[in-house]
Amino acid sequence: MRRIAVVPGSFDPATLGHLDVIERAAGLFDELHVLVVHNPDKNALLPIAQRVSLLERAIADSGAGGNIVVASWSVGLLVDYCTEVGASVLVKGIRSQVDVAYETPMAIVNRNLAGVETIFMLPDPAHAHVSSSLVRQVAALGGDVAPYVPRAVADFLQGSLR
Ligand code: COD
Repeated sequence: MRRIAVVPGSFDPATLGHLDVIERAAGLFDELHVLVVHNPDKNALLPIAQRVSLLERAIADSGAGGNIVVASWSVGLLVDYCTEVGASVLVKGIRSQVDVAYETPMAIVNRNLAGVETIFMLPDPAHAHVSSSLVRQVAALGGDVAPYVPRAVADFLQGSLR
């Protein structure tokens, strides 16, 4: 049986923290879906299609793309996507107790809804402080985002926001 997992996120934009989790999760499963999901609690910077495109380029540049699919989902529950592609596991990065508090209720509900388990992965300490919101703020104020994001994202942000 193929082991299929989903790494969901807003990825607005993808960061080196996201990429680290994606690369490590790809090594644990036969197939990994990186799923761009609209988070209604956040003010979006990039359109969903742009986030997908930047993730595809970042993953290709990292050399990790062999078993990774990038997709987006906006029509229902996250676990509906899991059921559709045959995924039994969600992978979430956990940077702090704040992430634990945010993710734990969702993990329980997703298991109750569809039997989908959630695996929490600790970040590489080098990227544990990085968030998309931090990157959006640095970019909006004209700072250098290159230390925090894949090159494709840095090039895009520096080209489009200046
Ligand atoms: N290092 C490691 N992990 C990181 C880092 C980093 N530097 N930065 C972020 N992460 C992790 C986050 O903790 C998260 O697990 C993931 O990467 C994605 O982060 P974001 O910020 O891109 O995305 P979020 O937090 O806005 O998540 C959006 C989701 C849509 C995935 C989330 O809200 C969700 O799971 N929604 C469920 C929708 C649903 O079906 N609800 C009903 C049942 S619960």
